[in-house]
Amino acid sequence: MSAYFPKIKAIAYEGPDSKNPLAFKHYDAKAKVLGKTMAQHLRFAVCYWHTFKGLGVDPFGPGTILREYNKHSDPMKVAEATLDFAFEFFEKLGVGFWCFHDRDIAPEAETLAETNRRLDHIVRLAKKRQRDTGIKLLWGTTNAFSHRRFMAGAATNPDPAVFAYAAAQVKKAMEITHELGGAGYVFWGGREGYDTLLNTDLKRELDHLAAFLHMAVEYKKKIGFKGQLYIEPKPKEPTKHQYDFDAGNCHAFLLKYGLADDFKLNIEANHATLAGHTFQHELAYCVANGLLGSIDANRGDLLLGWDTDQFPLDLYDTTLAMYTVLRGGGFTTGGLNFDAKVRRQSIDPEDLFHAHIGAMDAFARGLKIAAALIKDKVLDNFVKQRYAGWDRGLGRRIERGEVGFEELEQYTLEHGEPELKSGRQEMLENILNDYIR
Ligand code: XLS
Ligand code: CA
Ligand code: CA
Repeated sequence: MSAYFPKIKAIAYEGPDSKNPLAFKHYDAKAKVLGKTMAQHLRFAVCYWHTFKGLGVDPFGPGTILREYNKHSDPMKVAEATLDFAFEFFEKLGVGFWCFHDRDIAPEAETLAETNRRLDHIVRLAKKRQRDTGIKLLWGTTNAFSHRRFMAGAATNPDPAVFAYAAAQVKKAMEITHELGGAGYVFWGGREGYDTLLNTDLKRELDHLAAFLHMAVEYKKKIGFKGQLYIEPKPKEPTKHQYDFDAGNCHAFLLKYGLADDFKLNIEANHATLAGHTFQHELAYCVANGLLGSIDANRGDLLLGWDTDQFPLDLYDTTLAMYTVLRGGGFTTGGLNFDAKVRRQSIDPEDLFHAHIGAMDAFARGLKIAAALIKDKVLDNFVKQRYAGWDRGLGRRIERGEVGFEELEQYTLEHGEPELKSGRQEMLENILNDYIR
């Protein structure tokens, strides 16, 4: 079937010298890197919301992007046609995975019962599409933030009736994710936060969020859903202060409420930078604490302070992200989901291909460079050497808990001033530059 992009053939790998904009220069799905294929390492996913439902809306005007599948007057015909367009796109692009919110794939109806019937219909079609193409669901999620009932949050809403509505919605979204064999399920705290403490009981809201997540864990077990649950941190937008601020904050929340064994994190690059961190920092925090789950691959704009969700192209970012992921053991259930949108002036379906091809190539390059850094151990050896004092003598005794303040005072009185060593930051940055090519 070639209904929507008759002129675009399956995107092929043509190598770094190709000048064809509709070809991969670096992403060679079957090529092996450190014992696995690029496709196995990178686990690329296309997101449904920006790619098919995003039409270039901004605060100053409605969408600019006209898509053929939106021409139907019946919203369910639109949903069916969108699914056709989406699977044709996934196949031609050559990605293995997709991700969606419940409301992306089927529009909300007057009642929850009717909304769920609509979802069931589209899920039946999607399941067949998945079977025919071999494309899998990386994760599903719920949109419990767009409808006006969620204006004051979902699980953190002051009204228990809204909490109940959100629970009913997540219940259904978990069921359909399970039905579609999803490898994971994401909780992004859409409007779980606050705009002013003048009207907010912060402690109660956090307790409610935890209770909600405990119910989700319980229901997951009940239906036998084996996918990984993730929390996706974001510091602000839409609320002024989101509860799931960053990886460290989510970690503390999970530990406090006894949820740490059931959740990992879905780290989005643009959310990391909004929180004042680098993308690599958030990933490294996850690796250090056994929380690395999945990635929403995108980037922000350093000159704009909001969630611009642009396609990732920066080789330093992709290299350091893949370096951190590889050193953390690589993805298991997770992958690289392009939570990114084409700009408002990129109005052609073809622009969706250019955007994804560039981002996939940027991550393929990042993967290759990271693998070379790991193979040559250039950074590893330096770090190992820098901490070598902890592998012997005093350092080892401290790590083993064999000494206290009194022994350490004695040691310092005997040995005097420590000998300082350079951190060699500039040399290491130059080495990184030598590898990025
Ligand atoms: C919004 C989030 C959202 C989540 C899924 O900023 O990135 O798209 O990834 O609800
Ligand atoms: Ca995201
Ligand atoms: Ca985002």
